[in-house]
Amino acid sequence: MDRCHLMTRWRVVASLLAAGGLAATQCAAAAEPLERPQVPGRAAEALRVPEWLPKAPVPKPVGSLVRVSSVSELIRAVDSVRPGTTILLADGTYELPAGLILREDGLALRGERGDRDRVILDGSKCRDKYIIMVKGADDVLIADLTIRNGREDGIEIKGEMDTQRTRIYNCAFRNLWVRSIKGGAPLEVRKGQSDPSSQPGLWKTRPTGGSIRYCAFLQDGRKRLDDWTGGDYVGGIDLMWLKDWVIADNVFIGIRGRKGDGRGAIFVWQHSEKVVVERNLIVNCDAGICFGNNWGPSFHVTGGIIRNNFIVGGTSTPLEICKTADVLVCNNTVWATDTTTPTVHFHQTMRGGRLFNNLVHGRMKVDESVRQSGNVVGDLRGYFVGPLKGDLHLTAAATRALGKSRPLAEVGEDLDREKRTPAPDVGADEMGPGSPLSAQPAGNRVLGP
Ligand SMILES: [Ca+2]
Ligand SMILES: [Ca+2]
Repeated sequence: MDRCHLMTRWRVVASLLAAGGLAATQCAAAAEPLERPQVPGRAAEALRVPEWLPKAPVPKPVGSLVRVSSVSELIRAVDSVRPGTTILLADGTYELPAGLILREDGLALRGERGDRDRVILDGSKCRDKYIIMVKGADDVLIADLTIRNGREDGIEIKGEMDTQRTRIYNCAFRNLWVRSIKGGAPLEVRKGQSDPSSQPGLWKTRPTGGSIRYCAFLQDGRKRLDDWTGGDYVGGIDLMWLKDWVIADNVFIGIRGRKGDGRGAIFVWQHSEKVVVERNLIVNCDAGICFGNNWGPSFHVTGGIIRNNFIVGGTSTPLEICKTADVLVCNNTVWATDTTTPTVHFHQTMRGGRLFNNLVHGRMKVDESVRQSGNVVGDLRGYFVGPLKGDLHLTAAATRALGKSRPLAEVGEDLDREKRTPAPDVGADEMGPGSPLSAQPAGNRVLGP
């Protein structure tokens, strides 16, 4: 990269830093060339959340309320509150010296005004590997705040300690350099030494009924810090051993490793069951949605659904389903920017894989045992409003997609929550009058922060 280009890139990074990004030395990686293709375009565009994404409704706080406006008040409140308390954080930046551990059932940690951009938990000086840990507490809610600048994890959910129904809602995660949200499992589960019939007690404690919704996961550049993979050990959500979880309505932008082999924006694995991943927007991340992978136990996900997501892929696989049973992947729209790896990779399937009505600019590699129907795959240039900005809403030129699929009982709506018609469109978008985007011309959309 020539010096001039490098300086331009650096100015972009510097402007982002002025807006509250990471320490300058760590972000310099954004100026380095990429080994494999990424979504073209300026970093400043890629780092903004589209205005058309649904905004989170703001429910009223419940239980007894404790208001805090300083780091010391926050630490004291977290360490001393009773179960069922809502801690409301006043606007401001909270530089945490150590991670916050949430131990009480029913505890809520929320930005007071519902504006996540004004309440910032900053981990730059945090001595722990996490900024927040949910440790065995049930029914915890973390909402309406930003978690940023963590050396490793943003929120760690101790799945091995009977942590139930965690909700993470309308939060922004920025520059968490291992995982924004990480969940664990008991060692015997991770080693594949446990099954429900031999240890029913253990399996009753798995993390059940949690949700992550309306959150933004943003990274100001490729990972700079070192790790055991040489800088690629970074991802968005990495959860295991789940049951009945929902990951929906989130946006992921620019989660990338140093060499283009970062981990999934959404990665669910290790004996998870009935996880629904829907209406998420993933742009310019190395890997997109991954149910399972080649590592770990022989079995990763049973009975989940991946539907109505937009994925503009980076350098690795935008959509991977590996070592699963009875997983349905339907009505996703995927735009690959690199076809050296499959755009959709559905492999090592145990049983019951289904792949229906997906719209894929790229190529697919799918086990023969997986049932397929209604997928449209290939060169789909012209089909979408603005693919490089993550806008995969359909244009009138999407002739092979518009009205070309059969209805699925599992897909009543589209990514915009518009109702599907009797002859639905292929992919995540149903082109309808209620679509917030379809009316807008390509290339004009400025992605607001
Ligand atoms: Ca518990
Ligand atoms: Ca629509």
